[in-house]
Parts: sequence; C-alpha cells; structure tokens
Amino acid sequence: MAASTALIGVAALVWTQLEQEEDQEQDFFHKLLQTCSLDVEAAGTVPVDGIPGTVNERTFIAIKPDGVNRGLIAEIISRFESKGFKLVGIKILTPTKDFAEKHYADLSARPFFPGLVKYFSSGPVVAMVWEGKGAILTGRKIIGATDPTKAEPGTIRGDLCIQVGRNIIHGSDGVESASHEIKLWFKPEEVANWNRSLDPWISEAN
Ligand code: RTP
Ligand code: MG
Repeated sequence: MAASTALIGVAALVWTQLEQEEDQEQDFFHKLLQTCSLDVEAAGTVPVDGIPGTVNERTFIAIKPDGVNRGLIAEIISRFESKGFKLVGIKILTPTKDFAEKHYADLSARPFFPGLVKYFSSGPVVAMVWEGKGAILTGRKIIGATDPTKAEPGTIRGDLCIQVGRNIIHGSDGVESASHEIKLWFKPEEVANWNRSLDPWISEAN
C-alpha cells in the first residue's frame, strides 16, 4: 500500500515537471514568435550604422588583402558568427589608393601611413558590417591588439598573424568610427535588416 502511494507520488511529481517544461517551452515559442514579428516591423527602421548600445549596434570589419590571400575569410567570419553576431553587410573589392587614404585618414601623419595605404590597396578586401550587442568593443577584443606579437592567443591577430604590417583585419575602434566607416563603405541598400530565427537564443535578456 505504502509502495503504491509512493509510486503515485512520484508519477504526480514527474507529471508536474513535464507540465512545467511544456509551459516553459510554450512560453519560449510564444516569445520567439513575438520577437520575430516585432523584428519584422522594427527591421526596416534600423539606421545603416545601427543603434549603439542595443542589440542593433553595428561595427565595420574588413579582412585585409593578406587575410584574403591567405585563405582566412571563412575562419575570420566564423569567429564573429560563432560569437553570435549577425552579418548584415558583406562585399569584396580592391580599394583604390585614394579610398585607402580616406579610410585611414586619421593616421595620415604617421610615418607608416604610405606603407599602410599601399598594403591596404594591394588586393581584395572583404568589407563587412556585423551587428549585435557590444559589437564594436567586443569586435575589437575578438580581433586583438594591433601588434600581433602583443595580441592574446584566442584573438584573430593573436592566432593567425605575426607582423603589425600584415595584421590581416581591421575593426572600428569606437561608436564614431563605426558610423563613419559603415557609411564610407556601404550604401544603405547594401546593408540588410534581417531577422534571424535564432535571435531569441542569442539576444534575449532573462
Ligand atoms: P585597424 O585600424 O586596421 O583595425 O588597426 P588598429 O586600430 O588596431 O591600429 P591603428 O593604430 O588604427 O593602425 C592601423 C593599421 O596600421 C598599421 N600599423 N602599422 N608599422 C607600424 O608601426 C604600424 N602601426 C600600425 C596596422 O596594419 C594597423 O592595423
Ligand atoms: Mg584603427
């Protein structure tokens, strides 16, 4: 008698647990659907340079000619994608010398500027816009220090290059440069406001 009462108790517990899990699952999918439909409405309203401080923060990332020639495009994209950032703009082009000078205009007084411009315009660059909470600062952390000998292992520069003059990747260093660089490289219609069905798995706060 006692054993069957205990069994009934266990069954009731399991049942309650299953019901709770089902409720949580339903809650999640409800939230997911809500988020997706909200995103559909909100997607078109994100400015090309994103909204800093939100899940729509955007940064400009470029794989430099050495990174492209060394076959590191997939590896680099994978690091941003795996982190959870969303790719909203991408193209490949060889920058002219003039355009490279414009991109690095803030460094024009530095002794390495002519060499930098020559290097940056020496072959194809993969220009990208990545979106997500903290994309600008976290993007810089994923990239690592300017000088690869000082870049931490685990960062792109720390793992994949050894020379400051061939450091394979560029990333915006702040809100202003991100906005400036995205607008310099991309027309608004070249950046996609798109909804990712797994966004709630990445960007939801609890
Ligand atoms: P980036 O703009 O390319 O993301 O690099 P960064 O912010 O980490 O560094 P920044 O000071 O903006 O320098 C831009 C690029 O110039 C080259 N550089 N060469 N020879 C040198 O001492 C030297 N210092 C910088 C690097 O390609 C660096 O990424
Ligand atoms: Mg820089």
